[in-house]
Amino acid sequence: MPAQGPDDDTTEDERRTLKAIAENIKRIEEMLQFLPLHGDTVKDLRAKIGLLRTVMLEQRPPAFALVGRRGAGKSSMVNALFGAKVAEVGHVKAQTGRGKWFDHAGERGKLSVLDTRGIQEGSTPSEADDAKDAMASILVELRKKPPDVVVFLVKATEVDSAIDADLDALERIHAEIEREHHFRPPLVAILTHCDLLEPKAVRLHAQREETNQEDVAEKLLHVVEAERHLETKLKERKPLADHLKWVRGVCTYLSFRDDGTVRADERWRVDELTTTLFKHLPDAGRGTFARIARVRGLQEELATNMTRATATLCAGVAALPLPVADLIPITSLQIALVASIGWLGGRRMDLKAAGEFLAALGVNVGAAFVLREGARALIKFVFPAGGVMISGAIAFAGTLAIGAAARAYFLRGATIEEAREAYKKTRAENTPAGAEAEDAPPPPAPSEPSNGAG
Ligand SMILES: Nc1nc2c(ncn2[C@@H]2O[C@H](COP(=O)(O)OP(=O)(O)OP(=O)(O)O)[C@@H](O)[C@H]2O)c(=O)[nH]1
Ligand SMILES: [Mg+2]
Repeated sequence: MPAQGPDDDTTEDERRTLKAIAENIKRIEEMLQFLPLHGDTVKDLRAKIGLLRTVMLEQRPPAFALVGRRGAGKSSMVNALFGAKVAEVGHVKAQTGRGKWFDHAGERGKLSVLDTRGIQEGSTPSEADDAKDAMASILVELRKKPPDVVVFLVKATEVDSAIDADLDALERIHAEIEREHHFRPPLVAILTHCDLLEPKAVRLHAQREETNQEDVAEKLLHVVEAERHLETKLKERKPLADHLKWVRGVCTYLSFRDDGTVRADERWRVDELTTTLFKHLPDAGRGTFARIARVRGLQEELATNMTRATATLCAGVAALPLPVADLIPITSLQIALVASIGWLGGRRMDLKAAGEFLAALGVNVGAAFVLREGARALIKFVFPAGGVMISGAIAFAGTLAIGAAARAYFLRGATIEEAREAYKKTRAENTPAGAEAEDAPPPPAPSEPSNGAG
C-alpha cells in the first residue's frame, strides 16, 4: 500500500489515463454540434456526457457531517462504511481532526468527514465552554465546504434521555449550511448501538441463527419504538423535518486487532445505510463511495448507467458524417468505460489493462479495429442511410455487451470465460437482425488481462 497523502495518491499512469479520457470526452462534446439531432436528443446526450465526465473525471471524496454525542458511534460509523479501521474508536485516543474536515483514507479512497464531537456537552461550566469552542470551529469549517449529507447519530439506548441539546446543535448546523451555501443538505438519522437494546443477548447480525425467534421479534420491536421516538422528535423541528430522509436503527460495531484485522463484525443494516447515503450523494461523490463501501448493488447501478451512457454516445459517434467520426474512435470510449468499471471494482484506472481486457473478450482493438472502422466507413460511403443505421446499432449493442462483460469480471469476480459469455449474450440480444455481418468476432485471445495494481 503506497502512503496516501491528502491529495496525492494518483499515479503518473492514472493521471495520463484520466487526461486521455478527458480529451475524449471533450472531443465528443465538440462533435455534438455535428450530430443531425434535435433539441431533446442533444440534451439527453449532454446529460449522458455529464454523467461520464463526473464519474470518470470529477470524483471527489463524499463529504459527511456527523452530528452526535461523545460515544454515539461517529468513528465507528466511518469504520463500518469502510469495513476497515480507518478512524480511532473510543474515548481515550487523541481527537484526530476535531472540529475540522478530515479525510479518512482507506485502500480504495477517502471519505471527507466533519466530526462535530463535543458540541452538545454542557453539564459543567468547563464542558459548556468546550462546547462553545467546538461549535465555533465547526461553524468555521462549514463555511469552507458544505457536507453532501448530514448524519445525526443517537445511541438507541439514550433516545429517551434529553436529546434536545443534540437537536439544537443539529438545527444550528443545518441552518448555518443554508446561510453559507444556500441549500439544506439531506439529513439521515441513525440509532446506533441497537444491539444493546433488550433482550440484550439477541444478536441482530445473526438473527436467523437465534433459537428463540420471539426474543428476536421483541428486540426488533424495541428498535422500531426507538425509531418512532427519534422520528417524532425530529419532525417537531420544522426546519429539519423537510430534509429528513431516513430514520433507522443500526449496529456499526466492528472490533479490530492491533494489526488492523477484524476480530468481530456485528454490523447490522450497514448495507441499508450505505445505500441510503449513496442515494443522497451527488454523482461526483458516488463513484468513490461505491468503491469504498463495496456494496455490489451500488457499483452495478453506477456501472450500468455509465454503460448505457457510453453506448448511446458510441451509437451517436457511429452515426456522425465522415470524416468527423474518425476523430473519435469508438474503441477509446469503450476502453474508458472498461477502465472506469474496473476502478469502481477497486482497480486502478488503467487504459492498457482495459484494452487487454477487451482483447481477451475477443473485441478487436488496435490494428484490426482500424480495418473494421474502415469497413464501417465503406458501408456508409456506399449505402449512406442504411449504413449509418447499421453502424449505430452495432456500436450500441457492442458497447452494452462490453459493459456487461466488465461488470461481470470486475464487480462480480467472474472468470474471463464467463465475461466473454456475458459479452456474446448481451451483444446477440441487442443486435438487430441483419446487422451482424459487419462485426464478426475474431478468434478469442487466450490470455488473461492484467488486473492492474491495487
Ligand atoms: N455495542 C455497540 N458498541 C458500539 C456501537 N458503535 C460503537 N460502539 C462502541 O461505542 C464506543 C464509542 O464509539 P465511537 O465510534 O468511538 O463513538 P464516537 O461518536 O466517535 O465518540 P467520540 O469520538 O468520543 O465523540 C466504542 O467503544 C465503540 O466500539 C454499536 O453499534 N454497538
Ligand atoms: Mg470518534
